[in-house]
Amino acid sequence: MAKSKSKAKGKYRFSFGPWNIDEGADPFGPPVRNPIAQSKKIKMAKQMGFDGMQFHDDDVVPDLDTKSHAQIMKEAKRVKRMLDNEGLKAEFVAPRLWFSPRTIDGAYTNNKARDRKYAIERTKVCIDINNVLNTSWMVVWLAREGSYIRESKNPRIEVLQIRDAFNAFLEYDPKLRILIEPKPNEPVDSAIIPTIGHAIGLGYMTCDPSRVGCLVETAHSILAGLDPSDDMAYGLAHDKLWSVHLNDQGGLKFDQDKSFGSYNLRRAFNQVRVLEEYGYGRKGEWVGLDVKTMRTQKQAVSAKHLANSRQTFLFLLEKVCTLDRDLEAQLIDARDYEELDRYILCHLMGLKY
Ligand code: GLO
Ligand code: MG
Repeated sequence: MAKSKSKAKGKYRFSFGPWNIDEGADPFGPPVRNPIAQSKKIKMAKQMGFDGMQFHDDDVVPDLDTKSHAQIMKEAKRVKRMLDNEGLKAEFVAPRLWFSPRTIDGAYTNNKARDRKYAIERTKVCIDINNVLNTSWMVVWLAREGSYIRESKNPRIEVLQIRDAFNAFLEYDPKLRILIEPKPNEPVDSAIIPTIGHAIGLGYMTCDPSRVGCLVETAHSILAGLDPSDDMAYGLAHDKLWSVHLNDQGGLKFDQDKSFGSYNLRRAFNQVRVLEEYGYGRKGEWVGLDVKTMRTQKQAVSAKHLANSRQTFLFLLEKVCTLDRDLEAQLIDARDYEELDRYILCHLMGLKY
């Protein structure tokens, strides 16, 4: 667990997923780097000071749909051993519900009952994998739950379908916790659960709201035109921010997953600030980095974005912990927010105030 030099209230454990070290393919061009084996990625995580890994179900067991349940459990145990050998934990396993031909038109909200059934059964297998990896936290990014044209689905029914699917999972495993990761668009044109407010509201509709929380991703908030630190604060006010996907995003473009703080340092500072002021991590919440390296990056240095993002977080944590709180209180009391603005900028730039 990383410690700040100054006394931090939060407890910060860092994680990322195997998909965060990739081969650089994009919709306009092929891979530009060679794949790195899972076992190597796990070792790299340890070397870079990470405490755990995040997974999709088929990161743990490739080609999941073609294997027997016994085989899936056997392969999951192998990954658990790899993690144990490095002293790493699995933060969560997420069902990858956007790749199969059966989820082209959505998973739990697919218009075909047999395809919805596939998505529910696949998620139950994901829950079993979670159990083998000794985590009860399942992140659900509702990638294709939404539409390209509104008339193709009934949006009210979609919400209820997701609720019913979640109820089935909560009943399937009494220890399970679901973390909803909202995103407003991409791959679908408009997602049915686009923001953290929607995610939290949906959680309250389930049979056990105490086991449904959320994960805020920086880029997803920005794509929704919202401020990520406010979204995190909203989740924290409900005690429902159970994970984060920190990264950065240059406005309304494609989902960039840039290194944390690389576009807007002050926005990153404020994300660390709301987490630290809450005492994030004391209930076991993780700091996940959902970052992607630039396509231009060469093979041997294709994980720098992860180490850099973690370091930027710790640097900003130091900035949060060394803020002059008396001065801040005086400026707030005097309602001199221009001066507060100047003080924050000086503090971030390391200038004498
Ligand atoms: C995509 C999402 C994706 C999820 C991951 C875990 O935009 O951020 O990377 O975080 O699939 O559920
Ligand atoms: Mg994410």
